[in-house]
Amino acid sequence: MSDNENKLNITRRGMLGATATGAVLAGTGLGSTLMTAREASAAAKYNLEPGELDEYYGFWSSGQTGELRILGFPSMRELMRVPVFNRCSATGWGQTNESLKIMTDGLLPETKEFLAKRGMKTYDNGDLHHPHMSFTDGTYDGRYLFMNDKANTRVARVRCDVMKCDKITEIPNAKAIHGLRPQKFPRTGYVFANGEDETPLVNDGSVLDDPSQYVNIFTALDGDTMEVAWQVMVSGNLDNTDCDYQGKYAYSTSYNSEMGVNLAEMTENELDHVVVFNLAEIEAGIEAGDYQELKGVKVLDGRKGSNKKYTRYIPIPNSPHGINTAPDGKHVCINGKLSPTVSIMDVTKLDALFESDADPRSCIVGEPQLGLGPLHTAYDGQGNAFTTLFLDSQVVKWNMDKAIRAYAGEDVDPIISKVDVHYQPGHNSTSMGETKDADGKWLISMNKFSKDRFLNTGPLKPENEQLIDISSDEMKVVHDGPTFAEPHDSIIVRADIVNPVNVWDRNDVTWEDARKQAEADGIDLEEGAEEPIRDGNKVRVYMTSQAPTFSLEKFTVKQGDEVTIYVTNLDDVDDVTHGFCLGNYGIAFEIGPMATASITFTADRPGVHWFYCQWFCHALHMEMRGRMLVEPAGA
Ligand code: CUK
Ligand code: CUA
Repeated sequence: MSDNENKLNITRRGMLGATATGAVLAGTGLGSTLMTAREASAAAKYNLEPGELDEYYGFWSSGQTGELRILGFPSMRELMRVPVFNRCSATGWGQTNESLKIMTDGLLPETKEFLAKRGMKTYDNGDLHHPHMSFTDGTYDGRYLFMNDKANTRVARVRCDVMKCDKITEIPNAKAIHGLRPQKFPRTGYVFANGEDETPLVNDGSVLDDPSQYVNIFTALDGDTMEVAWQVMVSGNLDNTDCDYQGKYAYSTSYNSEMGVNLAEMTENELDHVVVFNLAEIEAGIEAGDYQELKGVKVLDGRKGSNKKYTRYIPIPNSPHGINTAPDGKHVCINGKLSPTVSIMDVTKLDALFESDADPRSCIVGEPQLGLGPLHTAYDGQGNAFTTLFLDSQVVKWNMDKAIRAYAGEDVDPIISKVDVHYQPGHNSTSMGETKDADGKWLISMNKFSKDRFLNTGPLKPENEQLIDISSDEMKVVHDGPTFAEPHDSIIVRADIVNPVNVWDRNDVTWEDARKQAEADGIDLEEGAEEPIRDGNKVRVYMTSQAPTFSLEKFTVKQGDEVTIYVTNLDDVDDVTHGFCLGNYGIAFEIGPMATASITFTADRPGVHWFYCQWFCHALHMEMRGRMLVEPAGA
């Protein structure tokens, strides 16, 4: 935003109820109780007027809630929740046939069997830490979002055209997928995913309490098919991952080079490591057949001492956590966690590590001491980095070039400024900061504790995500944004890159199965059927919805029938979503404009059961209802 625009915004808004002139004069030193011009201009940028749109989309994880959240940024207004690994009462995610197909298709056969014994089709929980968008040529391309599930070892994809999850893949051989990043160049491409927990490679009980036989697994998925492309077995565990802007390397932090299984053992060494994966060598290894096939996946040996060109282990102090590639395409910051340092790795020096047996530390070109508990680093695209200090409850802004010169012996201090955050920050993100288009406008600090920052909500408190203006060297916290459990990470994407549709395309693949079944029954989904189609004790009910009616005001089935209800929403209008909620049957789902959704259940309760539309759609929304009549068995 130009200075002129800033002034215009201040004028238009009249900060603090003062006149426009007052707000501008505040910056000249008149009236210390008024905001300074700088504060006013920052506020003017994030504090949107009703009806104004945000400049960025924020895609937020939700940790143990298991969903993806969409925020408007910088206003920090929550716009949408996209169910992924969780169940959702509003949308029927985890109930409808369409969502269950997505949630179950990618599960391993052994998991399906395990869940079936518990009467379940899929897991009810997930732990979603890292949402990342697909890339083309080093910047976001608005196609997909990818995200991990640490709890049940899965990777999911969300389509950005409809903002719904369309694939979930359970990762075989690995345990606890944590770090996740899409390939940046030439495009995504691979999606890299880390296992965090070490286990025996064949984890069938034949090896138990013998950690010397435990391994960890690095996985590359194909982002287009969401199938596992290959895996590499490594020593130590893996924590976070990232990759370069050249398409040659991926790398992961490891906080347990000791291969310990308890806290004392895991934190014993002063140096842990970053594992670097050489993509071309791995692909050549697969070509040459240098792998074992386990659970249908090609697994290469990249363990320490395997003498293979697939991996290199770079010693890093101490239990490093976050790993972040800078927009300059050259430097990577590795955050020391138990060490007050961030190690700067130069990716142009990685070739030498693989070609000769150069000292693995020769790619480390800087290691500034920044403060206590560095966890994650974000960038402004102007050579500066912002690192969260968990123990100090601060964000530190520092200059990478100065840190590199200091490491080479020059007497320069890389630290520019520090700002207090409230409290204990984990991830931070800058606007477009994980792409080559980092714009240096905003930083979000995602703080694990909110303590006294909000009205008390009892023992369980929200997190606090603080918006920080980074347009000058002195960082300024301008807004506190509470969030429910427990976003770890976020990305901030320019709004013009993300272009979702308003209405579903009738040919969408989501209800392909429904369309095939309708065709077999000689029914048009868009027309519905006046009577249920009976096929033994299977009954299929086809209806449409158009505000404020369902095409069927009643239908009759028999107790014990397996009933499938298909609803097609014929409202070709923005924002006219209908719902189908069948009372006392525990059934409810959303049907978006021009979408089809379906559900299958056993009609084991005889009697009159009303169904109604549970998404407010019309002045006569309350009247949008009908009856399912269930004839008692034997009647
Ligand atoms: S991790 Cu949570 S604060 Cu899962 Cu990205 Cu670092
Ligand atoms: Cu249809 Cu409410």
